[in-house]
Amino acid sequence: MNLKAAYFAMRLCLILLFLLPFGRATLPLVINTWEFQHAADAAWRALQAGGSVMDAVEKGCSRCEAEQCDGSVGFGGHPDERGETTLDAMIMNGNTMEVGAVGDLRRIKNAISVARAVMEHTEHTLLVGESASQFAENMGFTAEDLTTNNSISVFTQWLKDNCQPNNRKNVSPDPSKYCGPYKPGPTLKHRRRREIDIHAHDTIGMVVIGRDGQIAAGTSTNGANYKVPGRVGDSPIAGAGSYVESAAGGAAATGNGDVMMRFLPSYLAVELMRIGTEPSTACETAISRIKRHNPGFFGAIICANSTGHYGAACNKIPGFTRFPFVVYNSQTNTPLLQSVDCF
Ligand code: SD4
Repeated sequence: MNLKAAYFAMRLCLILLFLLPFGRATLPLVINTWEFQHAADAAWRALQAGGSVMDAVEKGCSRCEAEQCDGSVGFGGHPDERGETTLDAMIMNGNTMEVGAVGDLRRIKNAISVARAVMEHTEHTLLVGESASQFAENMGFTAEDLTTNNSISVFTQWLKDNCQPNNRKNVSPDPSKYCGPYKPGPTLKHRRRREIDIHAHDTIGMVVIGRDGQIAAGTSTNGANYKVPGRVGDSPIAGAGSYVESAAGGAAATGNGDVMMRFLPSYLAVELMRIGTEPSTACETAISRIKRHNPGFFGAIICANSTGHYGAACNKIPGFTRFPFVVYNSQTNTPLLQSVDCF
């Protein structure tokens, strides 16, 4: 081999070495949305300690709930119109296709564990609102105030701003009381539509695949700022927030749930992987489907197939051009932060 050929061979090796951890299929695998590395670490440790993939998803998402990841997961974030933080979460078992979920959960911090309790201790799939909280209390979860100084100050500022922006449309409050009560009617000029703060809108969605190929997925979030009380987003809806079947793969979504849940992006991505579509392409197709009708929506999705290949995709909008996610497998050997260009 001459010098030039040796040089190129060396460069090729270096490039391959660099690329090795990315997209390489190996099991087990933990993958989750956003920069939540501690969550991936907690999930990985659960697996290493002999826990199931369900344990890993629960531990990973619980970690984010306790750390209030980005203010978007767990207590003290995104107050609703009454100033209350409410939580949505789900967990899904890709072997049995069982799902447990909670929506509009109040006063209980560990939403993903309540979701698992719904799955394991009821015949139901989704419990919501006060009744979900009562169920949780009966199952031994501690009821506590989810309000923090931060959520109080966000809410107080919003009241000072005449409750703008908000999530109402085609309503006319008494002009002297912009905060309502709202009645159906023409939208007043002063109304500002809720703009999603893409820097504080980061649900955890996680997919875990065990060494034996079993897959589980889960989500946890405190939803949307200033939501209308009773609002439940995409995160606790199977097929929207996440979806999994061990024979095909798993996916989890994040972003504007009010729009995304109409398209069941996680279900679509898993179905595409079932017929052999590469995870990145499955993710892109799920995003494209939403984009076709809502070009400016804020959202992203992670996908992994049953062999441990993975990918992600996001919709490119001003201020959101790359989507970070975390991967932990034996190749990365650490909760490695990766990202994908939005399109
Ligand atoms: C929701 N999808 O409730 C959640 C919020 C989110 O990144 O994912 N933010 O709409």
